[in-house]
Amino acid sequence: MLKPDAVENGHIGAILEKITGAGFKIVAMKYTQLSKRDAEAFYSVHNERPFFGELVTFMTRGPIVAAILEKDNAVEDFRALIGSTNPAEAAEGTIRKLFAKDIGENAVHGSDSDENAAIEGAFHFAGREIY
Ligand code: FUP
Repeated sequence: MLKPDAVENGHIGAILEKITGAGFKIVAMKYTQLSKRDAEAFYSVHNERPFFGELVTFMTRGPIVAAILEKDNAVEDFRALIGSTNPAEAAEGTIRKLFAKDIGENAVHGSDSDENAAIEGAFHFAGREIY
């Protein structure tokens, strides 16, 4: 996902350029906005954490871009491309270093395993929307 901060700040094009330039193929994509229920479900693993309320408020405050990306070693390579969760700790040239403000508003989400990528892909897309 390109998160609401990335969309608000006009970074959709630049971030997609970095993603496709790094060799990822976009197999599904949509511009949409998460409801409170959507965001709570998507981030349910964090529902006991102190930042959960803020995370849901942030993720629902404006539109996002959801996408499914394909590449060999995609999960690991995408996490390297986006950088650490906290942009202050992200490597130079990573998407979060370039485009994110702080750990709460960190511009992009990437799945942390192939298993979660399949779950998260199915959360956003019907089979007929995946090419
Ligand atoms: P990541 O896998 O890099 O997206 O990070 P996590 O799954 O650990 O966290 C998901 C989201 O929760 C982050 F993108 C932002 C939010 N978060 C905070 O706001 N504060 C924290 O201390 C940790 C995560």
